Amino acid sequence: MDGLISTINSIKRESDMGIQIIATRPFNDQRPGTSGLRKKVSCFQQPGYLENFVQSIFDVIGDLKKETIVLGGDGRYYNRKAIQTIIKMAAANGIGRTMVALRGIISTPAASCVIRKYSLKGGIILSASHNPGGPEGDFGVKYDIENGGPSPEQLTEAIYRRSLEIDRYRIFDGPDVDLERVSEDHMGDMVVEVFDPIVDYVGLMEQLFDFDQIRELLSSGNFSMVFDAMNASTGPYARAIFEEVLNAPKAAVINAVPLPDFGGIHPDPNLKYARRLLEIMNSEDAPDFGAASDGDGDRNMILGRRFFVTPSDSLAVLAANAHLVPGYSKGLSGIARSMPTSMAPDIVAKDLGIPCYETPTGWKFFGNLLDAGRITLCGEESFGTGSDHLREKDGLWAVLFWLNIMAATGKSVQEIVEGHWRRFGRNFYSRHDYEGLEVDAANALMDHLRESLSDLVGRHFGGYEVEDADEFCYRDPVDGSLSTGQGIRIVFKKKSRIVFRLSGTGTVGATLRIYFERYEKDPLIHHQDIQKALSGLITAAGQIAQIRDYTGRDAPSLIT
Ligand code: VG1
Ligand code: CO
Repeated sequence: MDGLISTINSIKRESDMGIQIIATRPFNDQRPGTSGLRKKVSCFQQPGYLENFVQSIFDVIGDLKKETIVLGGDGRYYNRKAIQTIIKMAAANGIGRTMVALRGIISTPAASCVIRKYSLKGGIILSASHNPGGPEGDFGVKYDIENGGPSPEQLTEAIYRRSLEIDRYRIFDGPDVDLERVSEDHMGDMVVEVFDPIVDYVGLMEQLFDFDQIRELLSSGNFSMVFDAMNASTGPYARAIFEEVLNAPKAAVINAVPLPDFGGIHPDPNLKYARRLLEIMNSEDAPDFGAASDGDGDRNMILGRRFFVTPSDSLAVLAANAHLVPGYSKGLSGIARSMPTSMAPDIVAKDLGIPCYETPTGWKFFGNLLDAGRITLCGEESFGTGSDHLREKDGLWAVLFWLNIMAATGKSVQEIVEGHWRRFGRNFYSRHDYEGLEVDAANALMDHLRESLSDLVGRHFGGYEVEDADEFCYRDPVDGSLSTGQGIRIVFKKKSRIVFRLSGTGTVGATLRIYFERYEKDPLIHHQDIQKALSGLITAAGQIAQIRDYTGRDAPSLIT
């Protein structure tokens, strides 16, 4: 009885302070995927959906009193509404200070930068990254921890478990915060600071790269570049860095204004969706350098004049040339790549005499290696590259890295990459996606593959002999944790590989990703068309996985 009375009294006290405790019922679908919880906007608009997930985060991360978090998103539809809700929930959950990004927009790497620079408790980033935006598009929420990186699996699982039993959330009954200007105010006991994240991010880039050398290149009159921000979060950062600080001509940044629907663009920097940039880079008078970033600014695509750089190659090139860049001139401690990423970086690591780690897909698996100082650079085939400067991948960082190498060597993108192939050999690489599959069909295909693994060794497909076949599982060398079921690998003789896995970021049906790789030392073969060079492996994948039988599809919906 006494307990009940004291609970009632404390609820009364809180409600006098403006804190409301709202009863809610769990949703059963809030398990975060490869990078946070991603769903259709309409799903997040259900009453309590966002609130339940955010409350689950707050419940799990522990004592928040006097702690500071950062809050912002990639600017997509529902961003502002969600930010206002989360500020009020933060105030009602006893957080000391919330740093909210100006206009609610922060790129994922800039959030990581702020968490690290100001030693914050963490950050809530509202992003569905490269997924389409607008009212019909996707929305997402992820929590980054104090090292500035994505929550590790144990934490996302704890948040998910909490979401299954949640029965109330806390929210402050106060006015919306003005996100249009920098300010500092109180909401209940919490300080709400609206701040501009661009300055800190630009400052960090200045420490890593030779801005004088890059400025000389960009203002020399002999060099032209274009950066496509895809109407997403990187526009203002790119303008500040390239146009204001590095003196690139005004037209260097296109699609520079963040829009809630990304202006109808699918903000995924690849050969299908970065259409405007590809038109420019394939034209007769193409600039020397082209690049694009995704919705939340952590991905990058690098292009030369009529020349595409495969992301796996990009990581290998950055590693091989890191000594030219001030922030990395002391050498690299190691490299890591996600398992499906090509083995081009491994070859460079071997040459440099440093370790190369193979991790599951998703940036969260790099965090421990970076924190322990075991690696300096890391990357994924999915247009993601980064280093120990942050704990997220970083699109503009990769672009600046390339510009720094070009400024230091005077070479074009194509010259740099072809020189790299001549020295290390070429890893022909491509990914085929089968999007929007029926979930049951995709699972059945993977189950069948899993069951057939032991029978594959020694058999021939598409002219290749299977040497090894397994399902990848990863033992984190730093904390010993085990992650199972991370993709099926089929290794062939002649240094070739196929990897199969299901995407963990989509919101409709299932996406099957198939990754192809073939190593070729002979420079005479390096100029072959990628799909042709991989055709034997593509045939092999069709036979081994019986793709047509399981999916009813004759061809992938996306080739990168
Ligand atoms: C994809 C990529 C993966 C990347 C993830 C998040 O995941 O393959 O490499 O880390 O997106 O990137 P999946 O599970 O769909 O294959 V981002 O730019 O969305 O934060
Ligand atoms: Co992204």
